[in-house]
Amino acid sequence: SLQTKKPYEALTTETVVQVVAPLNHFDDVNQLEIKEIGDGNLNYVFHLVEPATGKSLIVKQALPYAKVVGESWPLTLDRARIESEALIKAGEYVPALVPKVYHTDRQLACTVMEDLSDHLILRKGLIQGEVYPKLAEHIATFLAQTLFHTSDFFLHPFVKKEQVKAFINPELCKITEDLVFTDPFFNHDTNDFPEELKSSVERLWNDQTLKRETAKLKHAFLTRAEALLHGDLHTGSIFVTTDSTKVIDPEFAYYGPIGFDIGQFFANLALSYLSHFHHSKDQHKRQQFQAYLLNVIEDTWTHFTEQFSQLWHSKGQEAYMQVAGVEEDFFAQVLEDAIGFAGCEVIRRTIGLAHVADLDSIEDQALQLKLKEKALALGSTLVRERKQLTRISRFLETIRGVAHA
Ligand code: SR1
Repeated sequence: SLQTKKPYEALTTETVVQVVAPLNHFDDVNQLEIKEIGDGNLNYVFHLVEPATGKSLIVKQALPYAKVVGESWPLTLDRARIESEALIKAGEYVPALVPKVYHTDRQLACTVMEDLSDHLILRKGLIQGEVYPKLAEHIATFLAQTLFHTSDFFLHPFVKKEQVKAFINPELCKITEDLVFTDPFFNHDTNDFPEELKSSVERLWNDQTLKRETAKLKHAFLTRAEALLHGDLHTGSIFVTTDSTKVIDPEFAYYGPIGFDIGQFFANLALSYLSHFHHSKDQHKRQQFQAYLLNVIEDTWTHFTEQFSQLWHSKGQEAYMQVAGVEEDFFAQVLEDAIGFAGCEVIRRTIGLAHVADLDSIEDQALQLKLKEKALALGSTLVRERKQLTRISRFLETIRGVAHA
């Protein structure tokens, strides 16, 4: 793709035109309506529309710091390269499930991509109680295709190790190591929770079994380079319509344990489940929607294992893949990991630095607190008991059990 020789500068609604002008996507770049619409934690997102033609584009630019905290938290611009390369890589296997990348500018740390503003962020849709009939199948396909094709089950070992190198992402991984696996389990100043939760949080900090198990999950995240992960697959990283699903924002991509993406997705659905004790306005609707959320988890797992297994038997390259029991052991490990990672994600979204709107938008403070207590109980149970939750149905029972206790 084209490369400018200019040094890095933060783009503005005025200067972003210089990035798209050479692409000849628009009829007249002087007639664009441009807005900065980024509501994430880290980047600028510019939306460019040409009213006369209806053509549009997104330009996403990494800032040299984390927007959520400010300039005091410097952050590598290389994440823009990682994000763009991860989107392109996913596009090789699931083109319908990721935005199309038109151009990457390494100096400006920005990516020009397909505008998806006819889609809604899944988290917002779920808060509104919207049902997405194809979500589970689409996310399962995304997971199975991207994870299988970037793993040792498919790639030549030399190619795989080149890929590991290309996706070394230490600074973004460090954010996850700290914010997901460490800080919420200790009295750390990045944590964020109301005083009323203090005694539950202190109980969690003093739970040595929980910490011992979390240490194993963190170690897996640090060391197990199994496949190229999205790395941040929460419901804010997924755009949806009734028929379409697009996975966005893979700037946390790196080679890690296969269960991680699955676990983050499941955790955010579990948090949505809890939040519907508030967001659903009557009991029948609530029960229906909560049942839908559990179906999404179950169907995602079922479709994921079916598709991965089909790839395993049709395209597998590893010598041991046809040995009896190897496939079953693999899926058992992925489920155990996914449930453990889900537990960490539920805990950190409740008391860590980056919360979720599902729970934080609940105006009834007493209910919000009660649901956060349940989230902490759920997260801890998932981490501690993941080895016993050997079937997806047992994971769902655990969510139901803790939520309705
Ligand atoms: C400082 S970044 C906080 C969180 O936002 C991202 O989306 C990741 O989930 C990260 O942990």
